[in-house]
Amino acid sequence: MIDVHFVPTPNGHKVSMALEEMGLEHRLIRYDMLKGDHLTPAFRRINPNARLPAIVDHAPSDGGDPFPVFESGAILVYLAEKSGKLMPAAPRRRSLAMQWLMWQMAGLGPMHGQAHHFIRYAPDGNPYAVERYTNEARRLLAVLNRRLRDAEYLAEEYSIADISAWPWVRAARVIGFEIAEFSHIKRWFDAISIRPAVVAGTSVANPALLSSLRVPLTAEQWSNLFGQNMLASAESEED
Ligand SMILES: N[C@@H](CCC(=O)N[C@@H](CS)C(=O)NCC(=O)O)C(=O)O
Repeated sequence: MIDVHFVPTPNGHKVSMALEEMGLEHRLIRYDMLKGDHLTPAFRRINPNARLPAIVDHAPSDGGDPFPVFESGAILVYLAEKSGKLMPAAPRRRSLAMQWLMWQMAGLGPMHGQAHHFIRYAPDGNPYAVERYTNEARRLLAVLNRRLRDAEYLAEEYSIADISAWPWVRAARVIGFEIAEFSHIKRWFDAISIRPAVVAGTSVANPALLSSLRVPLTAEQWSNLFGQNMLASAESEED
């Protein structure tokens, strides 16, 4: 059994999609980040970075103690190795999968994440930040579109690299992007969308995530996500 410490966001859906695709037994443990559920000493023992998702594998392949894994990219690699699925076997394709996974983890995710932050969560009046991250988000979509012009899937066969990118592409609509504008992404996106594991893995939805409305936060919620409560938790000596 694998516990998934979960929120229905792009990073959370990467893990739920992969687990469905791999057929690994799991249960979702829902967190409410607005309430600060993730800012506890107990969760820091699972994920020292106190972000979601994280998993705990209660039946690791070495037969040892339950094993926690954090960072969605590391979780995808761990699950691919555990299941023997969704990581290409051929060395070149395996390297391609790792390259595009790293690209997603270091580029597409963080840059789109900042665009979401400044467009949807930050107070008005950050035109430089909005322009900077919208441009970078668009550039990364153009990079993805060119790759998918040349290959059916990122590593030529469906892999954890595609799973890492798909939920972020889905969320791009709420920061003003029209996926139909990127014809090769559209072909890839539609093909992945109808996979039964993707439908199942994204069945826990977050309506706010997919609406284009700005997200109003109370002072307490903002503090849990971006302010003093978040910092106090990271700096706490308590374990
Ligand atoms: N690089 C991390 C990012 C995780 C992340 O930032 N998760 C968000 C939700 S998608 C989160 O936990 N936010 C809560 C917070 O920032 O305090 C990963 O891919 O797992």
